[in-house]
Amino acid sequence: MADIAAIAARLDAAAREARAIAQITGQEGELSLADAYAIQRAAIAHRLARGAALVGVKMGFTSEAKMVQMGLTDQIWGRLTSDMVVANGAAIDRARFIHPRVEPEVAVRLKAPLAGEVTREEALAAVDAVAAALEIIDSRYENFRFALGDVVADNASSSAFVVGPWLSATTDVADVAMAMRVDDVVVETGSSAAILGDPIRSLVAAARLAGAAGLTLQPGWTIMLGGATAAAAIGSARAVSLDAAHLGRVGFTIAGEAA
Ligand code: OOG
Ligand code: MG
Repeated sequence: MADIAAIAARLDAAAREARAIAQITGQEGELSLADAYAIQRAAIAHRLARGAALVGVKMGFTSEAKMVQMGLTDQIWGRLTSDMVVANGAAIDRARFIHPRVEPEVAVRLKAPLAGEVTREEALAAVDAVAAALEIIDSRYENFRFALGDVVADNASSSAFVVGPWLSATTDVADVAMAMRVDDVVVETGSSAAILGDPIRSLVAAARLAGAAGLTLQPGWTIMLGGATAAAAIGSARAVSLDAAHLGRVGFTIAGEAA
């Protein structure tokens, strides 16, 4: 049995200090999924105790491109907290991150609670608004390498997220062309259709997976539905943007240097 409290404290410190740690599996044996999610919850509890609020949930490995890039095929989820929010167009401080990568995503904001087994129609009925979004992932493990248990414990690598202009819930998100730029170079292109064939399916999965862990998705929460393409390293870049057809544009700049 993993020492859940000790590993959670180590992951919380790694995120806070932007310092990579050795992966858990291998070193301390395997991590069951149940233990991994318990560690995630305990690590985020440290952040909540410092005053952050839970503001949503993120899905991971909902596209083939992401599964291939990281070599994992199970859908996972993580928690979004208020200290991860970056306003559209704002600057992030590079020193906050270890080896950040960015992904083009679709986000929804909820207006009603969602949990457990829901249909696509029920999921859509709970959506208040939709947007293009960018997720900054920053694995707390050395070399961005992990097994399934590690990444689940590490809050699915999530580090920050930026949401574009919120649009009506009736806006179609099923097949939105996306072009992501890092310092004005197009690094990834794709379609939101890569997210489980339809990003709303990822919302259905979020309700089921979070629900199974006893968590109800709440009105006002943002749900990040997963990367449509592989993630791109931010490196020493100064700007990232995503053009997502009728969903519009979302981006951020990067200030400072890696710590
Ligand atoms: C895990 C997070 C995956 C996504 O959108 O698929 C993810 C990782 O790749 O480090 O956020
Ligand atoms: Mg992601």
